[in-house]
Amino acid sequence: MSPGDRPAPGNAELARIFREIGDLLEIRGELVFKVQAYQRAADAIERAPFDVAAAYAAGDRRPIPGVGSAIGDKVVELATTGRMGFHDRLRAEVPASLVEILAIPGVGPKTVRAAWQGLGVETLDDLRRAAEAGRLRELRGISAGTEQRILEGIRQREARPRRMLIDRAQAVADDLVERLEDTPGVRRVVPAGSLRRRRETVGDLDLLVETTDAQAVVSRLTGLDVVDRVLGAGDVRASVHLGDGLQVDLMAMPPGGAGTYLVHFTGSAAHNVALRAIARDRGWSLSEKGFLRLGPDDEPATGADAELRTFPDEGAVYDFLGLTLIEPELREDRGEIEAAREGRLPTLVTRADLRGDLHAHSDWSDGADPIAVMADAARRRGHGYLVLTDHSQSLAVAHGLDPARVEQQRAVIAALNARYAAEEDAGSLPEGAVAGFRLLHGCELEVRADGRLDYDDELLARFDLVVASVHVARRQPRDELTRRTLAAIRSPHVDVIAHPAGRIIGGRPDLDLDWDVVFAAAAETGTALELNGSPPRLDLSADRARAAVEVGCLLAIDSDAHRTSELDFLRWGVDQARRGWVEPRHVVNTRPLDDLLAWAADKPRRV
Ligand code: DGT
Ligand code: CA
Ligand code: CA
Ligand code: ZN
Repeated sequence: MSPGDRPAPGNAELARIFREIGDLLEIRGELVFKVQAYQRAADAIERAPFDVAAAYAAGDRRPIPGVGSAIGDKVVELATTGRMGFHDRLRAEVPASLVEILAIPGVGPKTVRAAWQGLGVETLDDLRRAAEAGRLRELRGISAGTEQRILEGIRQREARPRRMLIDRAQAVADDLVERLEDTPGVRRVVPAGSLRRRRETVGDLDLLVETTDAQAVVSRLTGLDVVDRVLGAGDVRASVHLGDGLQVDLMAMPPGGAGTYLVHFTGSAAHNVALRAIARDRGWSLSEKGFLRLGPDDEPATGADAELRTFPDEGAVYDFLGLTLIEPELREDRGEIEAAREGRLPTLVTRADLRGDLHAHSDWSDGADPIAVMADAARRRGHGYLVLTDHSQSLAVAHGLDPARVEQQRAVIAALNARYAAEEDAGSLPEGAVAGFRLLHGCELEVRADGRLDYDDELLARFDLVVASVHVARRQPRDELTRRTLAAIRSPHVDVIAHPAGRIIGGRPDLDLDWDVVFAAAAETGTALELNGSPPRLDLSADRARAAVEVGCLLAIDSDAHRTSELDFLRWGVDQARRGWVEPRHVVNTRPLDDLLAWAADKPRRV
């Protein structure tokens, strides 16, 4: 991938980087106004109603309050090269662990600077020891109470499992692959482990490198500037810790013998255990290095009888075990091995199967981009349709639309569709677009606390498609929450239940629903359950998606985009659907526009 092909960082990512620059400057003791300049720019970029990096990289430097030419140049540098020299230099000057310490609640850059300069604190451990010994409170500006809160924050942080969301892990992996793949001797670099199985969170990265020169790639990795600690480095392996907290394990694979390495380091551990048992039954011992023939004592044969079988790719490994190739997403020992033996593995849905997206927002509610910009971005991605689903009236925090605004929005959408039709007639389609793209009028309909829907039936009937969700009164008892979700499912006008569990990974727990009842009602009424692709949501989870399609539910894989770049969130939804054994026929947005509209129009007859 050349730097020009990389997706521009979203506004949230840009804001995060500029905030970190502000923090790093403050830790270094820079003047307050300089620090504040970066924090102000971060705030403004986060709120900007357009994709800042994409616009700036394209030469469109629209003014943003607080973003002058120096910061604007840095945005362009990051968007076009994937790096920001100033940020990299600051990170190199300030110990990376100090940035980690900043993430602890109650610890700001002033505290970090004071502890670093005054007590030589550089790691979390140093900080804990200093706090336990009561030495932090001796520093200017730190009270005994603050010291106590810091200790509390450290304990909370250590109790929490440190797993990274899939999108961040993927970004780190993409970056490392790019930095490693031109090392002399390297044929390919494959991120394995939980990331390759597309788990929603990733504990550490496992990088497999097929190479003729293992030493070269080990030294390349351990010498990278993003590495803040080398945990171990050998002839064919290395483990390092990155500045942003992720651990990376690298394994070199011999050229031509990668098959068993890929299987072993992709896992899961449970899947591997099951494969090894099959190998044993067939007289072989399976490890990452290959299959060793077992002798009469059930131990690998030695001397003249020793035999090692290796394979260049995974297909050959599974074939040797009498199995068809099992996709990485299925390797969890949840029935995939039996299915592979019997040749009845599912044909998993792919991103290319999706013809459109049923859930996206514009700046009419809480999105960042105007309607036309969202629609244009979906069109250029080759979508056949996008359903605009701004929030309904009672969700005031998200600027929900009252019925009058809904009417206005319908007119805006009709005008856009007329323009698309005219362009098609004139034979002038934007790059990437397919003929027949239509922007559909939908809404994200609140299910109110009392179970009533947020618009009346007359208004609901006029939408092309309605997505309903529960955002308020999340702590009601199970009966109540289930009843509300069923009210939406049984409505003659609701087509999709958005993010059914309402979870935020690492943030908000699931709604307490009677899932069997929800799935049964959704299946009976042909109401689709969403697999929301936003990385902190991924809701339905893979397990629930699998349970749902097993009882005959339809799914919708949606982006829930709040800005154009987030239209790409479909990919994360597809990943989880695949982990849930979901096939194209289970997913309503694999259907062409006319079939989709017919399905939605048919809802009143199904309830
Ligand atoms: P993670 O990192 O917690 O998100 O999950 P994984 O699945 O990436 O686990 P990890 O990094 O510990 O190991 C990567 C793969 O390597 C794992 O899926 C299976 C394989 N593996 C590594 N160590 C062992 C082991 O001691 N026993 C077995 N059976 N497999 C192992
Ligand atoms: Ca791993
Ligand atoms: Ca690992
Ligand atoms: Zn939404």
